[in-house]
Amino acid sequence: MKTHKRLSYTERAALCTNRMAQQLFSLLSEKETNLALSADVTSCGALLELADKLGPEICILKTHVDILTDFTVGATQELIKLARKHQFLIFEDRKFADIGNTVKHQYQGGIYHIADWADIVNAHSLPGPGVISGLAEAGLSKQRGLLLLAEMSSAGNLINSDYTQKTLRMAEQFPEFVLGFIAQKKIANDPWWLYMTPGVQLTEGKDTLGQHYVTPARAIQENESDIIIVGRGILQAKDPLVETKKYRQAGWDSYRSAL
Ligand code: S5P
Repeated sequence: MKTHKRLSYTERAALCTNRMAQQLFSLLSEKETNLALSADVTSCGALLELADKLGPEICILKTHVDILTDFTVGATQELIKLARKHQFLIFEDRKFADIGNTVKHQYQGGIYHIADWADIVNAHSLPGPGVISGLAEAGLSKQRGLLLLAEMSSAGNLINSDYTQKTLRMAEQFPEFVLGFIAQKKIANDPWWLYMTPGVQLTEGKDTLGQHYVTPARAIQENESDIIIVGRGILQAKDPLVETKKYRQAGWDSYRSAL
């Protein structure tokens, strides 16, 4: 039986020093949604349509900019406008995983100029703290935030508990920039870290390529994560808006009943 009381998002916001974590915890609580949409579509039109239609229901829209076949900088400007209109943050799921100097270029330059439009990005801790330093050089002055991948949802991944704990130690060295983790469960007792969990659907299961799904209740209530990330559970539904509302409700109910 759990003896500790779960703190609310509002209480957690007050305990954060990281500005992005503060902003996001406040957003969760004010908008009453802990649902992140994984907008894994391949055209800018489809991305912007989803952002406009589902934007009111979500706290975060997660992109994979490199799967868009018709990327333009203009589309990212439109996305920013929709993020302001509907009050959600943009998270580019780039999973940086190289030496600091390289990731800095990948983050701020190239075709995508990710640092110009993504509030949040993520990185693997595998290369060591240099990956964070490199990203921080491009992101901190723009008041961006970073999530580290502390665990993955895919079967057979090589992350073990030692790697997860070392990832936490690495995050602790960059409190201004790292706001939390991509993980399947809470990994530390400090209340200021924010957790986002992918691999979520309304029923537990898997896909044909190793993805493993847990329910919103398992992610939020049992595993003490903060935000559920949902892609195909919504995108492949007959009516994505109806389905989004179901995930929003399930995520929020799980949070409320854990308090
Ligand atoms: O461990 C992970 C980390 C991430 S960020 N497992 C994941 O599935 N993801 C991402 O979450 C993945 O890249 C995809 O964009 C999304 C899950 O999509 P779904 O369609 O399986 O819900």
